[in-house]
Amino acid sequence: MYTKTPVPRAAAIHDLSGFGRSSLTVVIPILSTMGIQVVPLPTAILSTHTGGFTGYHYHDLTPELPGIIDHWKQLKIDFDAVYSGFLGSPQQVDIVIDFIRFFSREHQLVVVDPVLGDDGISYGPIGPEMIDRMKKLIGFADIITPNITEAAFLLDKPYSPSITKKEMKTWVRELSDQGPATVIVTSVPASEKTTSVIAYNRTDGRFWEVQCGYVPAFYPGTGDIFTSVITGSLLQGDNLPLALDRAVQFVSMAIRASFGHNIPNREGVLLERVLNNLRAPVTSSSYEILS
Ligand code: PXL
Repeated sequence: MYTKTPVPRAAAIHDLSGFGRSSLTVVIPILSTMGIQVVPLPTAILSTHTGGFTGYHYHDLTPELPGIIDHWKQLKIDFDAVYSGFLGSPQQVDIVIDFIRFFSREHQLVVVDPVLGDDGISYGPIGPEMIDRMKKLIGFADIITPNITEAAFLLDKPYSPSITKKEMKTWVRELSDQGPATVIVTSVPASEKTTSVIAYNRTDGRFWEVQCGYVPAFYPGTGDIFTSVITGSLLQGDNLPLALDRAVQFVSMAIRASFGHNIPNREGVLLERVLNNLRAPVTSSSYEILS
């Protein structure tokens, strides 16, 4: 158990993109629905996320963060989790590291989603300096959740959309050597019709896999949804493979609820239609242990 309070509290360090269902606009409803109090620290304000939109307005909030954090330090706020995602500038990495150090306490979960890119390319506002700094930040995390593009960036390896499970087992171990005890990599190709989530826990040396059925569509924000469910699930006391199951099932359900409608993918998945499912117990489990 990471928490002893009736309502665990998580600091959520992500951007606020107004339109498009990503980052804080999915992190907050998901964690709230899972019974977690969210304390948002917005890293940037955008009119939309950057996936599929051009001409978005971008306002970096780096100068605002120290004032907000100093007030929280004075208040001695106790966080059961620190959960970071998209950062507004490379300088924010040092601010987040200081945050993790200051608010560190026993039975606390530090989740870093190294939001850098997808499909082999970095997101619009993410440059080489951010990738470099993110390598430092993951050293302070208990859990990281890169997709295969982000895993490649963090390890300085070439991105390959057809990476094998065997190679990924080496990658997750190498990522864990950089600090995080648990490494969860999403969108690993499994077969022609499936992708997998592969996870490694250095503490017990075990690898886990959850396969996801093929859905022929890409929606921005699903990585944020996935990591938010993982965080909520672990804060509720689930073990790692069950948290993986919950997150994979929820993301799949959200995509399936959206796919049949003719709504542009860039608007994200129809989260509002599936959010209630987060309150239901997991009734089927599909995780496997990898040898
Ligand atoms: O979903 C990740 C993400 C977060 N924040 C911003 C983004 C994206 C992905 O496109 O653009 C601003």
